[in-house]
Amino acid sequence: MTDNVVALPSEEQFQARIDAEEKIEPKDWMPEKYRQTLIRQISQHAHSEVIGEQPEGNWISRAPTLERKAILLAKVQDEAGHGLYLYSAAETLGITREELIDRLHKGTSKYASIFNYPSITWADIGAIGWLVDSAAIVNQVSLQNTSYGPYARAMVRICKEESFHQRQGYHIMMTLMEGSDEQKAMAQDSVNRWWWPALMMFGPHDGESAHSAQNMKWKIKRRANDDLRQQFVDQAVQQAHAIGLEVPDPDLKWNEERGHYDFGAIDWAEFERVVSGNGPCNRQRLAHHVKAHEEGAWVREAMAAYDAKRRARKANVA
Ligand code: BYC
Repeated sequence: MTDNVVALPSEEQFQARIDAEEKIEPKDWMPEKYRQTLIRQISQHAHSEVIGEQPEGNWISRAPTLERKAILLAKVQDEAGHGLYLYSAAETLGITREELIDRLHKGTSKYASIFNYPSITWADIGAIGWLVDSAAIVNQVSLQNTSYGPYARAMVRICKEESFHQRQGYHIMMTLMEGSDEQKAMAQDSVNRWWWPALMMFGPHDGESAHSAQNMKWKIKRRANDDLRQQFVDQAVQQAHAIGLEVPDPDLKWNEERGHYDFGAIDWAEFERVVSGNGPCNRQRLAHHVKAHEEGAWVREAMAAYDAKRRARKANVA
């Protein structure tokens, strides 16, 4: 009699599924490194959505009209929702929410560098919506086709909401550019401060990117950092010029041959400083998150107690 041995799936079979554009689902076999890479990227993405509420939340009570306030409030709530979809997607990979938050608080899990800059004027809310959400959409549209099913599906809904966010940001900038000289100057000043950090959102150049080659092979990432950055520049420059804003880059020039804008060098030393925890607001952002998390402990405890009671009642009935 021969034993019934079930062969374990191999990395080659896994890669063949990826190459055939099959989605990988939570209970499917996957290489451990694929799982860990997804946990890293999805949790980083979730943290970015949640930490990103802080620079915008800073202006909810000071929005210039009731309508702007209602719109901003809805946007910030959307970002919280995006965080929830993404934490849920990460949890399907076998990690708990507590562990994910703990990594954020210990600084072992990153979030987007852009949210370590301060929002000091109302125009910054326009610039965040227009530039930051545009950059996010350019990246996230490609992630709708990422190989991990729960992440891809979360991206579809997130992209729809981000499109509304982008428009509200651009509308704020348009309105300011139709206003007084002071309002125009405020809009231009915010573009001057947010432009370069927005370009950094796409990560290091392809040759310097630690994870890109493997992530492209596994189709976690569908387009390279530089390719996405170029698409963002091409569309944002035209949007800026359409409403009379200048892009703060003396090297920016349309390249007829390439059919794209050439642009100046990114300050990678600044990027390194910010992602390693030394940007203008890193400490403030994390401290605020830790405080909110501690203050919310009673909600988590109450929910856990309610859940335990509900399960006990169900068990007794059975
Ligand atoms: N900031 O090898 P690379 C939003 C890190 S929120 C910080 O290219 P990868 C919104 C990178 O993690 C949208 N760190 O990595 C919310 C890696 O470090 P580790 C946020 C960055 O993963 C509220 C190292 O540098 N979007 O829209 O292949 C209000 C080497 O990089 C950054 C996402 O999270 C950065 N900018 O590619 C308004 C999209 N860039 O982990 C709006 C999902 C790089 O080895 N994420 N690093 O320590 C991705 O698509 C990719 O993770 C990245 C980086 C393109 C960001």
